[in-house]
Amino acid sequence: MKLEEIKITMLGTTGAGKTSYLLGMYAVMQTGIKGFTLAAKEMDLDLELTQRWEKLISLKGEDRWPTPNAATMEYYGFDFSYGFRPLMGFEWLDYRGLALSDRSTEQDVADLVQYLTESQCLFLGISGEYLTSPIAPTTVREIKSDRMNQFIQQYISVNKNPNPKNPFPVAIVITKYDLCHHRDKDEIITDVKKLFQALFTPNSGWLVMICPVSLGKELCNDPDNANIIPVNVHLPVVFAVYSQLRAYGLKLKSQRDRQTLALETIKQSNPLLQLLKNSELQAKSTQLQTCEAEIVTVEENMKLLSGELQQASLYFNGSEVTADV
Ligand SMILES: Nc1nc2c(ncn2[C@@H]2O[C@H](COP(=O)(O)OP(=O)(O)OP(=O)(O)O)[C@@H](O)[C@H]2O)c(=O)[nH]1
Ligand SMILES: [Mg+2]
Repeated sequence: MKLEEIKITMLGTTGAGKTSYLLGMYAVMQTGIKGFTLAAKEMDLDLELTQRWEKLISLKGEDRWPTPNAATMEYYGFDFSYGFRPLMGFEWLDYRGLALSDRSTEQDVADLVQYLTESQCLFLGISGEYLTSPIAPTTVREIKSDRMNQFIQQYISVNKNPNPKNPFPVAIVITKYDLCHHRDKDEIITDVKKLFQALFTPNSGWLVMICPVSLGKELCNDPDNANIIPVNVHLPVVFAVYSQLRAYGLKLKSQRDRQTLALETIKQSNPLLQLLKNSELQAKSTQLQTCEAEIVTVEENMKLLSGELQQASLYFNGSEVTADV
């Protein structure tokens, strides 16, 4: 089984920590979590990301951090595998977060919008530095959540038409969580839900994960010198793959139901007709078996991934849910 290749967009203003997150996520997933691994599709890309990560973990001082992105788009292709068997490919875009606040006449804004409309999964990167105390009217502008909501409304809601039967996955990634770690987690979640209310409305079809991530617990004390020990950085990607599997599983199940019905119809027809349709009957039951076997594989993989997702908060149609099969 190999799922269709998807595109993921991480929205987030400049300084939200998008590039740092990408580097940390790749480093952790390259080694792997429970047999799931990530590999860059191109060897040179792998080298580039690894070198940038090495710099981040070994250098001390502000030079360790990536430089803010310029107006050129950087596209990265990855394979997500289980035991080295590729499960799903995805493409990632790293861009200048300032594009979120720029006019749509800028080329990179147009490129970002294009990529967003083609994406099957959305990450919203919001920095923990703006969640250190209860949100105020200024928070919306600091995080640029108003712009993000606008992007979702205009380019995802309209194009993808999420609904309970065709959910759209969104991971709200609270980056630099070390900076707001002192606060009660439930209070932070309540604040985040306020910032993106529309994603939590009943029957709206959004499958949302809220996930705190950080490149190191001690970074809040001294970001330029503290040790880098990433926390949770794999979860958003696990969620992206999980939600694709979930959608694929739903598709297979409705296919199975249609095939079962067709088979039953032939079986209930008169014996002569059955004899005439014998080869069709054979073919249809083979198809059904293949489909059922595939459902089993999908569910096995979902089970492996959902185990990891128990650590994050998941919402579907506005209600909290647990990741299951
Ligand atoms: N405390 C803390 N600081 C972090 C963490 N990750 C990144 N930072 C800080 O956040 C700054 C910005 O991170 P970037 O990854 O460059 O942000 P970006 O979203 O890619 O920004 P643009 O490229 O301008 O869009 C870094 O220079 C670090 O100082 C983290 O996990 N914890
Ligand atoms: Mg960047």
